[in-house]
Amino acid sequence: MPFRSGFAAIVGAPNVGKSTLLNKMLGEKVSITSHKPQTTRNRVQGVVHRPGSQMVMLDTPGIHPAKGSLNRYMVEVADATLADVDLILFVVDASKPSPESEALVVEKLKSRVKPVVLAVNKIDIVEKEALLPILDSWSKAHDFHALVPVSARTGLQVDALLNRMEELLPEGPPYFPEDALTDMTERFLAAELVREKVFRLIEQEVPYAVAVTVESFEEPEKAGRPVRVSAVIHVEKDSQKGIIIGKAGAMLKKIGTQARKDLERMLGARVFLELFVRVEKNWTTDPKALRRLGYEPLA
Ligand SMILES: Nc1nc2c(ncn2[C@@H]2O[C@H](COP(=O)(O)OP(=O)(O)O)[C@@H](O)[C@H]2O)c(=O)[nH]1
Ligand SMILES: [Mg+2]
Repeated sequence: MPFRSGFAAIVGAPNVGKSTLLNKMLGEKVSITSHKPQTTRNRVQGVVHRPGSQMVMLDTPGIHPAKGSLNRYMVEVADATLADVDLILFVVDASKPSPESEALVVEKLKSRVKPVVLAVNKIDIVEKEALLPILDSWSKAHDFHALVPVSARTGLQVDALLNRMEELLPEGPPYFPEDALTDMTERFLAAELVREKVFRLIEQEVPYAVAVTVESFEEPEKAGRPVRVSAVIHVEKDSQKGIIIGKAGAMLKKIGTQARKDLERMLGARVFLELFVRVEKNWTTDPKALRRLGYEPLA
């Protein structure tokens, strides 16, 4: 059997489980997730190593009819990713269709001559009888190379999905060393984990006005000492700053504690995490501010 390698884009509507699926495929968390749509903003890369193949998976922000600079940026990221991959993994939610966004994705697929595998996700929460008609109707929506029902949460059928994807990769040598997991820096992951906690702990719209930057990330000079991370949570308005900080600082503390625990698990070291909140008026609509906060326009 020849070795196969290539790039695969994970695309789909917001909130269908793309990032959860990537983490499951990798066996490690590299992409943040939450029950809110539009959690992922950048392209996140993870490398799946198998005995006969190496697949570089690119997680993308959800494709949806976008309004506003940040949202348009996110859809652009997804679009650009589709352009330079060998294989597309389209993820849909079996428990809840998103017709408008899904039609948009199918439209984009039609203009690309690339194999597309459809993962029908969240089968852990749908009745078996309901699944067949869903698969049947998807099989008519596009000429998919394979349709695989999966659960990113439980891992059910994720291996079967990888098998189907692997078959569609071109022959080629591995691109990355065996121990490469992601191209995300520890610094970026630290900022993302803080942002994830904001998405998970704060209701309604505030998380969409939040960007997180890491101002310093210091490895300890002596073993056993903590890694020192200092991060800023940027919001658009004073009222949002109040919500992030919470009563007597309770919310900020909770965000910090949860992010620190995840970060410690990820780095395998103790972490001292310091958080600040700063108001950056209208950053989600100002191209310069977007760039400053880590959302670089694509070349
Ligand atoms: N029940 C169930 N929930 C899932 C599954 N996969 C993802 N989720 C949940 O769906 C929500 C969105 O997941 P996320 O990975 O952030 O979606 P993304 O926006 O497509 O990247 C989160 O609350 C996940 O825990 C699954 O297989 N089953
Ligand atoms: Mg995501």
